[in-house]
Amino acid sequence: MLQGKIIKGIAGFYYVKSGDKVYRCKARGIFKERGIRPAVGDSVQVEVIEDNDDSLITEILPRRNCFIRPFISNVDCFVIVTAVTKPAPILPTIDRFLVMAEKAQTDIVLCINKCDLASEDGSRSQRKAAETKSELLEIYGSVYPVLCLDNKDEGGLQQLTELIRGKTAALAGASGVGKSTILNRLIPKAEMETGHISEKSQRGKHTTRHSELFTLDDSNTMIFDTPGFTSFDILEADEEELHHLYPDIAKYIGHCRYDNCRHMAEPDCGVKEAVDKGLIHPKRYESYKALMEEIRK
Ligand SMILES: Nc1nc2c(ncn2[C@@H]2O[C@H](COP(=O)(O)OP(=O)(O)OP(=O)(O)O)[C@@H](O)[C@H]2O)c(=O)[nH]1
Ligand SMILES: [Mg+2]
Ligand SMILES: [Zn+2]
Repeated sequence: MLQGKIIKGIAGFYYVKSGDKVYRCKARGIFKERGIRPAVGDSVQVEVIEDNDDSLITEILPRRNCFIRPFISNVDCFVIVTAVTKPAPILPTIDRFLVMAEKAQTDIVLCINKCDLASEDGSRSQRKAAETKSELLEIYGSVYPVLCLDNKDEGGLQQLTELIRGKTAALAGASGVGKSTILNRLIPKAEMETGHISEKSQRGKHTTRHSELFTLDDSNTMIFDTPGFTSFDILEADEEELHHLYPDIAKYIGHCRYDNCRHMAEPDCGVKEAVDKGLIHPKRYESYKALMEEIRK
């Protein structure tokens, strides 16, 4: 018997890392019967079967958290990656992911990637990308740690390493934003395949198909690379909870006339006042309202 961590799952096999060794495992039949699926990131007990290539996962240790898309567990910190262009960021999508991470109480870092494509006095598309970058900084800079990165810059990568040190971090973001490229720079021996951006749609091509967990040199920092997200888990937040999952909005809870104010159509709402005063970014309030309406449906 030994204990390890699932670093990858492909075609019914789980790859469990224990010390310096990786064991290819099957899951005990009882999991399937109980409707439990081992997730990448799970800490597990393994029964090593010597005369056979495949060992057996006999137990999944309690999870700190578990997500459906990407299907990973025990995440301490989400590193949400977005590009300034190619593909252009979709704010409601980023916010939805942020809400999911807030709900799970993980740390959050936002990476604005491909900053080499932005320039204030460059071509039209470079100027557009520069605008996108400053908008992202304006919206999120006072809410979350935000890093500007590109595939040549060392400083941003160093900052990222410091922010995730000692944690299990997960790179997440739309396809093509550069997650695997960041991972390869942090852990060159990972050699994750990276893809191209479709010229026509300006979108990624879902190059990464499986989540995989890697270890940084210092051995107590781990990083998941995950497939680009297209769809989401059902939002599990309820009406009362949602404002707590927007840290910038949560600051104004208690400034409203009604104790149970949801900051939608209510009069004398401290949140709406803060939006009017420019203390909450209107894009964040818009996304809050959109998610509230989704919950109410
Ligand atoms: N200009 C520029 N291109 C980049 C940068 N980072 C990544 N790319 C390019 O963007 C494309 C997609 O990069 P990937 O690392 O495969 O993106 P991904 O987020 O892992 O995508 P999926 O695996 O599909 O989710 C590749 O062609 C990279 O070379 C960057 O900082 N600047
Ligand atoms: Mg990838
Ligand atoms: Zn209110």
